[in-house]
Amino acid sequence: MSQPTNRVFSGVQPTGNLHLGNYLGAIRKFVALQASHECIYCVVDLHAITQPTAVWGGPAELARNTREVTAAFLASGIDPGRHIVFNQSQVIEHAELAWIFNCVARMGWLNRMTQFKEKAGKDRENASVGLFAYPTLMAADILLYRATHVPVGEDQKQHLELTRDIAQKFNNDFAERIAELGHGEAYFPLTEPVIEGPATRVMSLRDGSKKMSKSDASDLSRINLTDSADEIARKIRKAKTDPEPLPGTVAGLAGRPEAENLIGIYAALADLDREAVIARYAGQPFSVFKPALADLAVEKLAPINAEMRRLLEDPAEVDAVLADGAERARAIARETMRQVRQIIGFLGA
Ligand code: AQP
Repeated sequence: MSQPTNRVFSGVQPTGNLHLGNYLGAIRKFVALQASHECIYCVVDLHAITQPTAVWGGPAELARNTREVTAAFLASGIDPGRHIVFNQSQVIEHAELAWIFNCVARMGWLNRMTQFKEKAGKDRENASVGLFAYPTLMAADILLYRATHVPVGEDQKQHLELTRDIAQKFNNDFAERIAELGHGEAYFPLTEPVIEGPATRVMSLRDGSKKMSKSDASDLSRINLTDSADEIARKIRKAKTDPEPLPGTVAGLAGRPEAENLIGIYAALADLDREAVIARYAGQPFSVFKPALADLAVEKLAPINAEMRRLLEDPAEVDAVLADGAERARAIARETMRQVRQIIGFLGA
């Protein structure tokens, strides 16, 4: 099997409250990349259980949220016929490669991961081992398919750098064997992150210094993909802002995180750059800009919302997509693991 040159992999956790940040930072890019790449999109349920059960909600919630993320993929325009959509736990090779990467990655590398520090908080001793090892599983997700590109939000940049470090160390540690088996100089690619556009880090609507997040206690902090038009409009109306009108230049957004966030959201939804949005609303008060943003958000999100609802009424359709995607993902994953086992020297490979 030769190394693919344009394969995309990315995933979203089924931890509930899928929001505008997930959509603009990730899912919308997944859709766009389908035209130019061979894409594999995954609902990463093995990642979801790294958090305490109270966070991911237990068995019934996990199943519901897995279907909800899948429905969001499909409703946003991901084509499961031309590309692969599946949930991670159906392809056991993710866990197998993660174990191997646990033995490649160094403790010092993982100790530097800021997501673990943020999520474990002050109670590190009580965090799961899985939460600490989360980035090695993420590296396995990507490299199992030898993906060349990974569209993600800004918050995942550090994990992608770690993925490259793991790939590089594996390639170096087994260089001779990799060449001997005919794989050339490197078995795993150094995957490129795709982090671009005006909404790589969508911030909370209540606090422009905090990322919009599924786990924020305030529902007003985020726009959920399941929110009705009225809820979207209400949340934008209540979004925190400052008393000044909008500036005349992008540079004028400096020191105004809430204004900067809303302009970035508008730009991403309208497919414009921030300069074009500022040019349109220069000098206008938020009482003019917010209703325009609400109309735009409703226009873009309402069709996705309606299609998600339709899909969730018939879980059989969503489950069939996941089963078919898992079968196709498994075919690639099995071959990678057969080669990885050979490279390492496990007997029977
Ligand atoms: N605020 C965001 N802006 C832009 N992109 C974002 N992403 C997440 N939040 C933002 C991107 O969405 C993709 C899927 O994320 P995930 O499901 O892996 O979960 P997460 O990053 O844990 O999501 P949250 O909302 O941040 O959950 P919390 O904070 O509650 O754990 C990723 O590509 C991510 O970059």
